[in-house]
Amino acid sequence: MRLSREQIAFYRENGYLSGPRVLDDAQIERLRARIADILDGRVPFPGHLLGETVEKSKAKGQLPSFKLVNIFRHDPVFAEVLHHPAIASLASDLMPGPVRVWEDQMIYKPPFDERAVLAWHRDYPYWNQVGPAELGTCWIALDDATVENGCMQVIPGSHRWSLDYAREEVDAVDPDWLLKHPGIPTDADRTPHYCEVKAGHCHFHHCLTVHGSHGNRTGNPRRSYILHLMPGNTRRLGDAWNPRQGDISTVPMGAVVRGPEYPELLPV
Ligand SMILES: O=C(O)CCC(=O)C(=O)O
Repeated sequence: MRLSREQIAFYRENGYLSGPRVLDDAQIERLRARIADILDGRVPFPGHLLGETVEKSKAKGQLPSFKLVNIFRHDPVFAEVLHHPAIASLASDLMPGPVRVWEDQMIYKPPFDERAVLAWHRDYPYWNQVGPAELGTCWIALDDATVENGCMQVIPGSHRWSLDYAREEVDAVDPDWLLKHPGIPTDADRTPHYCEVKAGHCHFHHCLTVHGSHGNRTGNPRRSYILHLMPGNTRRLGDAWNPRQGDISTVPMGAVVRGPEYPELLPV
């Protein structure tokens, strides 16, 4: 499964791309069941990787979604999904290889939870301990993601804005903080695009693309599995690893981020 020249050009120009189906119904069911097993405590999973529980999120005043992070390093079912030749091939068309996994996550927006908002953000300010800023995300829907249940929105072309901010500056209680940033070029088009994604399909966005999502107005959950991917030239630039990420000690300063903690995706 490969991307066309037009699709690659679209990603470069717009900073996102709607991709093909990569998981079949049985694979989706397997991941949904595994998510339920992890969240309900039926299978072991490290507590500190339950990134955003409802309680923690409410305390922050936003994002009452469930989030699991760093799943593949701890869970054999999710570890298998990584080695998916179609995802590897698509990602390798968008970034220079070998593409490696930086992190993964699962986001679960509960039914009828309109507060399950994900603030407008860029991913790279949270990852600038590595660079260059050419990482990308493969976002896989485990339910149809729609406007009603809080599909992702992106601002096309925002990955090309020369806009610099640090994660410490972000006002976590204002989901629109980034859209009001004085550094956004005055002539920039800030019109968001809704990224509806059918279950099993994937969607890519660049690590500088401004994106976010609304809450879930429907009676069903909105679940997604998300792979944060590094081009082969991604190096360690700093120390700001957090305990929910891979092992920093395996990556010398200045070196390419690689090794068993950061598996390579092998295209067919
Ligand atoms: O799932 C969402 O609504 C947003 C996910 C996101 O921010 C990301 O994948 O970088």
